[in-house]
Amino acid sequence: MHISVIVPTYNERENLARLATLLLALPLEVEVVIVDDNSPDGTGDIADGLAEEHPGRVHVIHRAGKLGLGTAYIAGFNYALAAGRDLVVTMDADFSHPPNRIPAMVEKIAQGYDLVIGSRYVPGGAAVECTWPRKFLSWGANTCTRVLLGLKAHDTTAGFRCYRHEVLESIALDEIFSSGYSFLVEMLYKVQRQGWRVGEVPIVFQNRQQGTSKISRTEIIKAMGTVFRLFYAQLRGKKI
Ligand SMILES: Nc1nc2c(ncn2[C@@H]2O[C@H](COP(=O)(O)OP(=O)(O)OP(=O)(O)O)[C@@H](O)[C@H]2O)c(=O)[nH]1
Ligand SMILES: [Mg+2]
Repeated sequence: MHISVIVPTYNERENLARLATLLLALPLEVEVVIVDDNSPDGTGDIADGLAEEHPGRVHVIHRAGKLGLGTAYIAGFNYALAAGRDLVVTMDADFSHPPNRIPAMVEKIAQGYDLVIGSRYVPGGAAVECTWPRKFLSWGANTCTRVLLGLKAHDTTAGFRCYRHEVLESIALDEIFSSGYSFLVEMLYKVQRQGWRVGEVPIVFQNRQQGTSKISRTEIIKAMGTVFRLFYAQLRGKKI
């Protein structure tokens, strides 16, 4: 199995090299795909250094500016699909998503699942050192998406995912409306509607230790807009 691990970065200089080292040491055929949005802190240069150090195992996509998390995933997906990878993993650069859970996610795919989520909200999963407002936000987003959109997964906003390439190929990525964080909800909605089998493996989500958060109030409002847009389209029976 050839796996691309897509890591979108915006100002992650404290985290990226350490994360890449752990990913490359996994007992899997992993290629790290870094999608950097011209980070002012020089993360893009660190990424280029890693690509030079690990030829063929680290690929860097540079974009001109901060274009959003959703479009960063799409850039990574398009690259991985064109390169003929079997599986595509997405994860944050800030160590919230433990790299050592990737083998369990791949194992679950091998059991017949099409998309596997690294989940905080299944038995054995947890979110540690997260602030109460952050926990509340996550709980609210998960409850809304499950109730309004009928999503069956327990961690619907998680960015730690492993997709079979067929799943990504089945979705018109250029028709995805969300450019930011709510991309994750929209994508899961589409995957579930297409009837793909979605599984979850427990992870212990660690709050960001280094660097600063990129999630803004505007992103939260946009994410609420995405949920209501999808809910409304569903009510009207529109295929989305
Ligand atoms: N390329 C790119 N990466 C982004 C963008 N926004 C966020 N990221 C990256 O996406 C991942 C998730 O962002 P985070 O800031 O950790 O978001 P979060 O996990 O919701 O918030 P905190 O953990 O509290 O910081 C990180 O690896 C970021 O560097 C973006 O616009 N472009
Ligand atoms: Mg984070």
